[in-house]
Amino acid sequence: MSEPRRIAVVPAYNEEPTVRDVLGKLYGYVDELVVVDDGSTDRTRSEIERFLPDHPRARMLVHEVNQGMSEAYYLAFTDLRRRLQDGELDADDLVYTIDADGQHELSVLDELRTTMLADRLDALIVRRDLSTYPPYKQAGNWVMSTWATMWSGGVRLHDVESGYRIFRLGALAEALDYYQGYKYSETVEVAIVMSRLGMRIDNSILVPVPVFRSRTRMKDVVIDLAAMVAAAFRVTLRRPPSRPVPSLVPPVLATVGLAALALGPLVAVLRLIGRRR
Ligand SMILES: Nc1nc2c(ncn2[C@@H]2O[C@H](COP(=O)(O)OP(=O)(O)O)[C@@H](O)[C@H]2O)c(=O)[nH]1
Ligand SMILES: [Mg+2]
Repeated sequence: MSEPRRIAVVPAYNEEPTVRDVLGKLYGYVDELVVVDDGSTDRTRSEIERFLPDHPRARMLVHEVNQGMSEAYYLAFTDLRRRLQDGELDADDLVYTIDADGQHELSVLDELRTTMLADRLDALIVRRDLSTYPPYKQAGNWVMSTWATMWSGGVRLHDVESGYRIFRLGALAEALDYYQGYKYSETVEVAIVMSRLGMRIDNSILVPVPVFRSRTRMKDVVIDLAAMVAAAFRVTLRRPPSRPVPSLVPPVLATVGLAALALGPLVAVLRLIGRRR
């Protein structure tokens, strides 16, 4: 059997200082490199255009106007799905997703691929070592990952926001029927969709993060929390009747329980505020 093809997808939005370096380092690890310029307003596009001529296995897709990380992935993933359907790619080919900001430690990529194949995974979501991140970021990541585990239907998700991933193309193409993503939500949605479809996922391999940089805000956290719930319901509603999925009752009950727990302190605080006036 031939080795699975390794295809990297790199979304890039205003990553002028790092994009060419990341693409250069990544090129040696893959058979094909797809970079998406998501309507960057700095010189990201020209940096990519400088890179392409000497790298024949790389190509660029573009959004003329910025549409957000999820849309950038969606553009690249639907293109790969079409090539899979056309028989040009194989369901066992591998798709790597890598940030253009240098945040992902690439030296472990071959090791990750070995694990992916040995464990016959559908998705390996790297667990980033966030110990150098500010405490509020670590806490936020814990909340997101705990919430994700609750809605995953049995898969333990340690770092659901990680964009450093390897997918089996067949699994990714199937999951794409259940989500599109909004702003940053692609990462959390795909994790929930794949988990609930019963795919094999590993989110436990810890990898250091060379640089800390994040542009996500509180608003994105709220969007992602809701997007996970929506993704879980979508899987149940859209799946073919022959496909069993985990019940939605436990996470719904847990959510109601959590809301009830939060209500008591909230009412007490509101009363206190009322008394001070
Ligand atoms: N912030 C942001 N990143 C985008 C967008 N479109 C594509 N990206 C790329 O998506 C990747 C993840 O974004 P980043 O800000 O690093 O998110 P984080 O690492 O999850 O905090 C980077 O490679 C960005 O260049 C966008 O509209 N906004
Ligand atoms: Mg990043």
